[in-house]
Amino acid sequence: MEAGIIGLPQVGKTTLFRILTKAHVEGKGGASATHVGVAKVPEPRLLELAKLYNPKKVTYATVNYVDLGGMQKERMREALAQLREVEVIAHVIRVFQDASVPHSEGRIDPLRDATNLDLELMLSDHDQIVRRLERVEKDLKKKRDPALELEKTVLEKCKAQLEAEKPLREVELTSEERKSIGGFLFLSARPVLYVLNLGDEEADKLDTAVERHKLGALQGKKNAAVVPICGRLEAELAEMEEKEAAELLASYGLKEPGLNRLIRATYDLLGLIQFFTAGEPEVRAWTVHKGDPAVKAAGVIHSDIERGFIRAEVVRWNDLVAAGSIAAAKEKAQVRLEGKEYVVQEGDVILFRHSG
Ligand SMILES: Nc1nc2c(ncn2[C@@H]2O[C@H](COP(=O)(O)OP(=O)(O)OP(=O)(O)O)[C@@H](O)[C@H]2O)c(=O)[nH]1
Ligand SMILES: [Mg+2]
Repeated sequence: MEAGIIGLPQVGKTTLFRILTKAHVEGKGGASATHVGVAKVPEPRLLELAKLYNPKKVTYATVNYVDLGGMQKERMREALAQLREVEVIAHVIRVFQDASVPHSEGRIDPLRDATNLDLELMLSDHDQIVRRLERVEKDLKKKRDPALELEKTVLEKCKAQLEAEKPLREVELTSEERKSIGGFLFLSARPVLYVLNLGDEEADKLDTAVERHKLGALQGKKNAAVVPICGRLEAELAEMEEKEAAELLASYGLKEPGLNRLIRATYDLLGLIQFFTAGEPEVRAWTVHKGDPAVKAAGVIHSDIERGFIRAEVVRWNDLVAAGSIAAAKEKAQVRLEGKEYVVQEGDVILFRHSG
């Protein structure tokens, strides 16, 4: 999965990128450039499973992050063009006060910033829709085409939504309507995580950050979520030894690293869950969508396993850990045989039986 980090200049995008990917980014001009990095999805259950198998390899699920640079007004369009492929957007909003870090609009106003950048996404979509509509109308004059008629209706609906200054992620479409515009990668249609970048002094008050900064308007929207973090502090933590980091975390009153909360929020927002495969060669976490059937989960591992799917042997990870081995879990009748249509549950440990 790929996520794009956006935000006005100097709001903490690269800082967030460092937290997520634990990459050290610095150097002249470097901080404003575009970076691509991989974040491991924190998963303590994987280590519990590894204790049973003593595997050669433990593999975490990963999320790729793109940290966009150059989001000054005059270069915004260019920067946003790099976002076409991402599945979800992390939109960093500056809340922290720091006179030594200049703000592009002069004054700290998180809601204004969030709204303005959202508008940029909408403008970019609006441009694309207007251009496409011209084309479609021309073609429809030449000949009738029900598929094109539908596309036109849906594009007009989207255009009206944007003209009401509402992002496409909030528009209600039937699955047929959605399909008719499926080829377009509209930016304001992407689910968004608003990441509030708070000052260090708010570390022990993350729960109430939204109210304190009057950002309620960002909350409770369709396909959007809000996550407060203390960017600079967490970036320091990301570069420390685990034990040292845990101590500092606790001294600031933080219960867990921002990385964990961010990734969890991303999974929730996208409706993603994890399942595990476990054996001596490798204990590994995989990502699927809530509601996906076993055969689709098999396909995430390998298309051969999907094609040759016979059945899935499924056990809850905690049952397996408590039993101590698959054989012991089988004796307790905790290992189920499931077919292609079985809906994978968060935390399932699955062994796929397949032919070929
Ligand atoms: N005081 C304070 N400073 C922060 C915080 N987060 C980031 N900064 C500082 O703000 C400056 C900009 O942070 P970056 O992460 O480079 O911001 P950016 O959005 O990547 O900036 P550009 O790529 O240049 O647009 C740096 O000097 C950071 O140290 C924070 O939570 N508190
Ligand atoms: Mg940067």
